[in-house]
Amino acid sequence: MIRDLTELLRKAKNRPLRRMVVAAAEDEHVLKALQEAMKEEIVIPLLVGDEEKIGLIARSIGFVLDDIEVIDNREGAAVSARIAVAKVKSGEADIIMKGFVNTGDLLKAVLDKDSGLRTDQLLSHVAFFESPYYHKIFCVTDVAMNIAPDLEAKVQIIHNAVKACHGIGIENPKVAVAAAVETVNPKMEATVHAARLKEMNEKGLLNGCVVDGPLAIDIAVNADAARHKGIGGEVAGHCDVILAPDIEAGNMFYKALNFLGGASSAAVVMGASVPVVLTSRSDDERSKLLSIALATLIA
Ligand code: COD
Repeated sequence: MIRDLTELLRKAKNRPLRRMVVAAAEDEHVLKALQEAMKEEIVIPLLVGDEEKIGLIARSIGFVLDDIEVIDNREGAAVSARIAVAKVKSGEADIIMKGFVNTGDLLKAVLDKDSGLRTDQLLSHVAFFESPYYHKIFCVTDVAMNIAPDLEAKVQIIHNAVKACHGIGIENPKVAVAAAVETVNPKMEATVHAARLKEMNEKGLLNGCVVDGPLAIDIAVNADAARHKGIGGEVAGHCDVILAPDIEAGNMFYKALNFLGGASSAAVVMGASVPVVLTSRSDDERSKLLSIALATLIA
């Protein structure tokens, strides 16, 4: 059982070094995270962006770039994103990380039908958390990419989360399909989807995990609450993955965990040919470093 996210870093240090390309690396927060990741010896970086700006920022934080390859691009961040994607495509990088570029521009480059990194899978965001109120790390998905996933999309979102869990050593993750209640109400689509996903899992159509739902969040994460309400099963009180019904519910839960719940997180986008590290400005340095560590374990 993984109790805290720092264990991701410990695991990453025991794996072969991964090559990570950074799209628009002229970003102080990203360069600081990269500096830490290099100290921990978990990645070999390849930087794409405005070399002059990258150099200035690096000097200001004491990051020596001597042995690091920098591909100079002064045509803007969207072009840097496309160059970074091309580096993955040509086999020169195992992970791609967002720097000082809009998420939309990076995702556009990743999703491009011809030059991008699409597979036959849906891309989805997978965020792992440690919380002072839960006994192990857990994942919430999709809080950042798919807006209103239908049943088929939810199957793929679960698949991506399960793959990420397997990558970090959670062998048969317990997936809670979150809703507001534990009974199916045809007026609440999340409950209908939950029942279908549970059934698919029982019939062997959704593998590598145990799926239960609909489950309210208290039941998913608190064994006492589950007992009190008489909800049994393997997942209640012990879930490894929480599937959010849509981006609004997921994103609010994610931000509430981080800003009000004392939780920390590490996240990647799954479903492309390599993991995509998409940290945001509001993520702290540790969260960025842990997201890089997570990506190296999945790559
Ligand atoms: N996985 C695989 N392919 C996809 C995905 C996906 N998740 N999303 C779109 N595509 C493909 C489509 O099949 C299509 O071929 C092409 O990409 C363009 O699709 P559109 O027109 O739907 O794409 P966009 O550019 O309008 O939207 C894609 C986004 C991921 C940007 C969009 O889903 C989005 O805005 N998501 C929310 C992002 C957000 O605001 N997050 C906030 C929290 S950080």
